[in-house]
Amino acid sequence: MSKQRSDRPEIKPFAGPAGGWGSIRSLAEILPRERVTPDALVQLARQNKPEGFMCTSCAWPKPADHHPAEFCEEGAKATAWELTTLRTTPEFFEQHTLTELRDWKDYDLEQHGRLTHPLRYDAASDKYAACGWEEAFDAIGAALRPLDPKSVAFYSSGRTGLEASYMYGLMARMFGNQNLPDSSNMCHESTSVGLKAAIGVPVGTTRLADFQACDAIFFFGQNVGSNAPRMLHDLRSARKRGVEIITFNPLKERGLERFTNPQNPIEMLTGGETQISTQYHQVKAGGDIAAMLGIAKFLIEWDDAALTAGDPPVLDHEFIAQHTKDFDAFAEATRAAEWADIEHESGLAQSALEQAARVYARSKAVLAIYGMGLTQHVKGVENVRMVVNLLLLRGNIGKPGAGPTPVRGHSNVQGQRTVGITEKTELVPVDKLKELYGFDPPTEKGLDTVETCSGVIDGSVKAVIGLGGNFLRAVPETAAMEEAWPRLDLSVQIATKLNRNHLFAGKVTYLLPCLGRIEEDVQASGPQAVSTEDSTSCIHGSRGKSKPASPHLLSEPRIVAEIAKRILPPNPRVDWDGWVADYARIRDAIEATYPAIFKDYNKRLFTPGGFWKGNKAAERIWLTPSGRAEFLAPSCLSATGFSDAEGRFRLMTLRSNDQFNTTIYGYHDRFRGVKGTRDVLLINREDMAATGVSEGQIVALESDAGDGKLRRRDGLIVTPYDIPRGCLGAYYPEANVLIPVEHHAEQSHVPAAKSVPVRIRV
Ligand SMILES: Nc1nc2c(c(=O)[nH]1)N[C@H]1C(S)=C(S)[C@@H](COP(=O)(O)OP(=O)(O)OC[C@H]3O[C@@H](n4cnc5c(=O)[nH]c(N)nc54)[C@H](O)[C@@H]3O)O[C@H]1N2
Ligand SMILES: Nc1nc2c(c(=O)[nH]1)N[C@H]1C(S)=C(S)[C@@H](COP(=O)(O)OP(=O)(O)OC[C@H]3O[C@@H](n4cnc5c(=O)[nH]c(N)nc54)[C@H](O)[C@@H]3O)O[C@H]1N2
Ligand SMILES: [Mo]
Repeated sequence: MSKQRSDRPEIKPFAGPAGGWGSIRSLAEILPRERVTPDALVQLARQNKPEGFMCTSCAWPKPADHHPAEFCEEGAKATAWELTTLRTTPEFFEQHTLTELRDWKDYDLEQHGRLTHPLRYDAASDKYAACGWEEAFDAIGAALRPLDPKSVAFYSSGRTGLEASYMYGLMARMFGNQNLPDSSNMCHESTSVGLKAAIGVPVGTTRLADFQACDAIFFFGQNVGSNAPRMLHDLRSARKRGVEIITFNPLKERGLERFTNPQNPIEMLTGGETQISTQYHQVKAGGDIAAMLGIAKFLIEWDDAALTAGDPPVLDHEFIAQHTKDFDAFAEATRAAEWADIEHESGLAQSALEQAARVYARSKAVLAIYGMGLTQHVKGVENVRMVVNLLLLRGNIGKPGAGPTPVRGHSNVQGQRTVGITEKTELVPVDKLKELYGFDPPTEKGLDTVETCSGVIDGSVKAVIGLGGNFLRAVPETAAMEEAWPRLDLSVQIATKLNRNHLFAGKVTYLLPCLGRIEEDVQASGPQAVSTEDSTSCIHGSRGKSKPASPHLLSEPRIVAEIAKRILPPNPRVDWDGWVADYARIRDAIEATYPAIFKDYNKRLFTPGGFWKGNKAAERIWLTPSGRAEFLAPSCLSATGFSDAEGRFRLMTLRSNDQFNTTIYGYHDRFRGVKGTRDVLLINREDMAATGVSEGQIVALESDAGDGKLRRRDGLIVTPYDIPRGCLGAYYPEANVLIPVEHHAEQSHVPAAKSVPVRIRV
């Protein structure tokens, strides 16, 4: 089966740039492997353009003035993945029990192609069998109705459009809970919590135009070349204007080093490339609070000296006085921090931080871009607060070219939050829902992802519905989760391809195949469009035109509506069928619920570049309790939440360039030079010597959480790598078995997947 895996994995450094011929070759491999038809090429030309469809890969904004080909290598892989002609049919399930399939790799499960029929799990044969849609919906309704609503969780992964997401959140609330865990809980929830507390909005304040107006970019823990490659065009043009890019990342990620634009024939033919980062700081995993504090310390000291000498100040005192709170406490803590501690915790020399601080001090407008390297730590929220602290020092929020720029993950993960996929009452217009639909929405906080996991393990969660995603594979503590899952009364997964979550059945189990976003979705009123929100709060319409993978697929709005009708008493104010018949009517309902954001929603649906939902912090209106942007002195210098100890490492769980989350496209992490395997342990050579392991040796990791539970991952190939001492790297999701469910960011509950305490076992 594992055609892509090889017995003799190749691990050697990659010399090329991000983009370039490597990305063209990678596409030339994947398109035939998915056996796409020529239609896929037609669809690629429509990708990310007005009246086209919005890419199902990352959430990076789609410009109004698009390129002829407005997709990247990763986006094309995602499109080919959905438009594959391969099929996972009922005959496939006749041939394989779930027990057998549990030995398959993630890659092999999905490589069989799109699901074609609704499926019911049959415990006697341990197989899925095709069933009718009515049967499935009736059985799901019958299993859900008797349950205490508090014991049911409605998960969603961030791909589903705004329309189905709105219906899903409404269904959960009318059913009686806000148990709406979503992939965002594993991702940028540290941003949603941290930015909301600091500047009053839960999202980034910047837009694409800010790349044209900044004079420096500070980049923390985001791997642009693999995970948001279209941003490389924005970085490249910023660099051409002389913008400095200062990067903090434990690994030398190729996309952050240099890029050849595959859409520029001259660069392609001449081997031209753009250097991306002008400074590259290999911070220790969990070392960013210390690094940012070091930069702030320079600024504050230079400012103190300038004020004494009567020179122009380094900080923006006017902004600080007019717009912020708690500057003095932050400045005091910064002055008090010791350089020895900052150097130790960041792993960076004072002189390196001085270089970064010099750039920051002389720049008039600074963007701070960040990703999972900041959010997925025990102190993930403090990481985000440090980014804000740094920006506030020189008024770098709410002016052109400046502001926090979190890079969201799934293509509509931010949008799902906008339309009610949240466990938090304060994010929901409760009165509006009551007024529109005549029910009392629940006000008790619902379960997030970590709480849902604990609930599955302790038995208090009795049913999980998954609107997309691969919950059981993406969450921490995967061994205990897999063991507990069969105790669920009901497991329903709405999906496009078979994944590991589907191999664990509850007492009643259905696997429901749905249309993907690139496929034509025809309802009673004709072909439908859906919509998504990108990382910069711009909302885009998306119209699928490709022929559906099977005539038996239903759309996500239809599936949600059918379940809703089975579990809720009839309510004349919620016309589930009418909504499904014409998605414009769902958008009217969204507009009625959130009139400020979605004014004239249907009219503006296909605005080139999307329509912006607005952002108060970008106008320097701070929706915080104090009415000001708030500094926060960090409580500690390390984001890991655990202390260093002899033999203990910080494990970062990473994505390769050949995967989308738990979807494994192949076994070639080109930029890191790892081919034919994902079972690598990236380690510093000096740590190899200190631990007594050698290149190519097979070792295990044991997590070192100190709670008495043994969590272990075997079969890792020791791979020397340019990584700071004390840090290790391994691929997600295979490493998730090592992450304790309680090892998460303190306020946001994001699993701390970028610093897991582990030990090497030989
Ligand atoms: N092709 C593709 N695109 C994707 C995805 C995908 O899997 N494949 N996933 C999507 C999703 S859901 C998301 S959330 C995003 C994820 O995109 P990213 O935010 O880029 O997430 P990761 O790949 O997990 O890696 C984060 C980076 O952080 C670095 N890092 C780790 N620990 C630290 C630290 O302590 N400090 C600093 N400064 N850096 C650190 C790692 O070396 C790595 O370069 O991408 C989205 N886009
Ligand atoms: N250790 C570790 N764990 C992590 C992370 C990490 O960096 N390290 N990252 C975390 C992050 S940032 C995230 S976002 C989560 C991701 O967690 P999820 O969002 O749950 O996982 P995905 O792998 O994106 O889900 C893939 C599945 O989605 C289904 N799917 C694809 N397209 C569609 C569609 O259009 N509709 C429907 N209904 N289903 C579809 C397919 O069946 C596919 O198998 O993982 C988190 N877990
Ligand atoms: Mo994510």
